[in-house]
Amino acid sequence: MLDKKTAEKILVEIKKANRILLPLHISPDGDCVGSVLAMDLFLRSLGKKTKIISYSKIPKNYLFLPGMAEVEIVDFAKINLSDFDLLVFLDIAQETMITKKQLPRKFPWSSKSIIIDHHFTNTKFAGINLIDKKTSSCAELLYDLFKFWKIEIDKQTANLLFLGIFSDTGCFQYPLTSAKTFKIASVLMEKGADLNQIVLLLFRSYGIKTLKYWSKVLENMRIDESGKFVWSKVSQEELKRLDIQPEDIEGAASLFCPVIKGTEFGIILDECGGFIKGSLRSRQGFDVAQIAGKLGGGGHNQAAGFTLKMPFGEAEEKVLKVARKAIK
Ligand SMILES: [Mn+2]
Repeated sequence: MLDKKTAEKILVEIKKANRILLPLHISPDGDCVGSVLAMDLFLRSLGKKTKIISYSKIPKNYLFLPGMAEVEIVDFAKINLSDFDLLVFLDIAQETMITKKQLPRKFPWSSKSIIIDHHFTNTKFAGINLIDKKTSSCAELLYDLFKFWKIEIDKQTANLLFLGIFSDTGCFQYPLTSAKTFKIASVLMEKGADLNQIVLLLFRSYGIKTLKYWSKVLENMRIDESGKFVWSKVSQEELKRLDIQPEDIEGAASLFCPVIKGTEFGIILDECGGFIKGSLRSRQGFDVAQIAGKLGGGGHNQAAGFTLKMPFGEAEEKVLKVARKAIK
């Protein structure tokens, strides 16, 4: 259920503000991109000056989406926040999702920032926090919000919200997909969301290098001695040998972690850009966010992640130890 009081407060703050900053989260996904662009369209329709920033390079599949070309690639920690009178965080659970630097605690988070999110692990770091952990996606929550605000949803917005829902439910596979999710998806299609375009964008637009990366993931994959999870790792050196760039590393966790009979979840570790990136996917509801949480990350029951900065071998040991403890 939508928290109506908070929903009202958010609209009041938006109406008061003029210059609004919208950061995408690190490694932006369909839900983050769809939600931020949909909110951006709404804000601009009110005559607000908006700026969208991204820590990561934008995955090329998303580049053609309206508004994406103007996104500035910059670390949130480097932004002069006094240039803005409101920050809106969509699909962002904690500060570590927008920068890898420690943020000063002095920023007036209290009155000038809003979180609209559905992550289980949300730390509510903003002044106003609208969090619905039972919602499939940030886009679904945003739909509820637009409906509550009586905003007419146009074709472009419908497409962006559909992208967010379709992406974060893994095509309506994950447990938070509800009858309501399907109803909203249906309304969005009636309003012009383009299923074909979104299927192409999300599932049929990989580069060959990504498939080479997947082949390495599969080659290195093993079932843990506990029998309860699978895991794989790809080292910097292996990536280098195959000439795989950071932007080629995608998709493997959702595709390969939750598919082995008899297991509860899967883990993939990528050594990339001086960090170890861990991705977790659960097969039938085992809470992988608690594992990610113990490793400094977060996410959802079904899909979670973390980043470690330590030698690869050490990271591997640490992760396996935490994972084995979690299934005992
Ligand atoms: Mn999301």
